[in-house]
Amino acid sequence: MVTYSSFLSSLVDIECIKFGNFTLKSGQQSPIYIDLRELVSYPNLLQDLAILFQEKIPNNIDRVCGVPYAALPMATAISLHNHLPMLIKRKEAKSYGGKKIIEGKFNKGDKIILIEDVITSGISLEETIVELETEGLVIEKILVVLNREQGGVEKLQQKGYNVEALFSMSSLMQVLHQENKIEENVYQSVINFLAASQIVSSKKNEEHFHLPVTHKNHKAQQLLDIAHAKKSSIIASVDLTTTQAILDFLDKIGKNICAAKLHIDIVSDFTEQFITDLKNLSQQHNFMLIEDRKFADIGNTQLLQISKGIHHISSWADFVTIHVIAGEASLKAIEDWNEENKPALIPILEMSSKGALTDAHYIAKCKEFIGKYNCVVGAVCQSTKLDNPLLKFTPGIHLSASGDSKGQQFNTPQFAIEKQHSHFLIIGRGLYEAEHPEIALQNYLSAVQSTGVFG
Ligand code: 6CN
Repeated sequence: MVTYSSFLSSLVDIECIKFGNFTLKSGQQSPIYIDLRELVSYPNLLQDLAILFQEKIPNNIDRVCGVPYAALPMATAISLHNHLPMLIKRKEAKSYGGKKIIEGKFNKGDKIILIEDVITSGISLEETIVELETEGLVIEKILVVLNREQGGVEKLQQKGYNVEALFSMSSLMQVLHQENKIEENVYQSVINFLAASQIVSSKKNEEHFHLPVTHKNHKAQQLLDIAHAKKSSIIASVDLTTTQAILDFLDKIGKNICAAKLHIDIVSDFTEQFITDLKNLSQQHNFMLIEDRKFADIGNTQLLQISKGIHHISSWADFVTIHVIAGEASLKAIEDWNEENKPALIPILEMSSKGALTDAHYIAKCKEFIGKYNCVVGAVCQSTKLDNPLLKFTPGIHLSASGDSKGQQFNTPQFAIEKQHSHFLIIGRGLYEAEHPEIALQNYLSAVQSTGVFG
């Protein structure tokens, strides 16, 4: 009969857990190395794992889901042992056919148990969860073999997920010590190493990516002040097409956003009164206004487009988006424009859509000059790194969708902040298509604030 300690002893025997001197992926030296992928070659141990997991599987589960690669044989063993149908969450969606992300048969609303080999910070599990939930699956429980004790379990639990690990690094060491599976000096060196690496990891947590506090451009400064005061770096992309719908929506969510981004040319019943009402709302709820017109012409035409026409954008927009495809002179024309309250510029460097032509060469060329102009406060981009003090504005943000049918690609707020170091998140359908936008905004705000971006 398998027990926790006999299972761990076997992991040492088959060298899934090794002691010695190892260089980790991070370059760090470690006295312990754990790689559970080797388990695939040991059917008896996979069976034992399924037995140990059995009592942790709730009764109401419809499917077991494994994440490639290490967890696939584990999920298979659990599936066979419990007669539970299995699903596989692909690493990448198929590029052909139905572009499936999940293999196997399921219905929307199916309750699943998700199996993972190791949890560290929880970021990759979070990404998997979003993908599964987008397909309509309900994550009833997450079972992990090893908790590396780097905050991942707590993070997911805070979000309301039921996560359980078979072992933690500390419990594993205790069991092996009690079972005399390791020598005293090896035990001590691993314990010391774990204590030290936990200090490093909590230090790492302290080194969160932070929203800057100051900026030389006064519009950018105002945006940062509002963001810090509201603890919200969220810009609502209000892609609605009637004035009343826009005003109603902004009245509901205005107090928790730092700016509203509009496409004024999609508004079908535009009037002068709308601009007055919009400005009043922005003052009442303290948010700024961005016109996402994505100007893309020669300097002279752009100046006319910004200031003239029925929309007279420069009279109400604090910021405008602009492509710099026409070259540096198109920016310089706006920099030199002698207009006291002209909008600040947010060039589009890298688009969020699939197959966008904003490749590395284009981005590098843009970066050569955009930082030279005071009227430029930052850029719209995804993974591109911007030089200080340029602010990063990132669209393509959604908590529960990975894309749409028209090329948009979404990331979660956590991904945009923690991985892409985005200062401001642009959220459209995630908010205005929600049944209750105020509640949806709270969820996005919690996700933003959980990253520690406000210090
Ligand atoms: O969150 P959604 O996909 O509903 O909306 C994203 C918004 C849209 O208004 C889109 O025009 O962000 C804009 N956008 C921008 C640049 C880009 O690369 N991708 C985008 O989706 C901008 N600005």
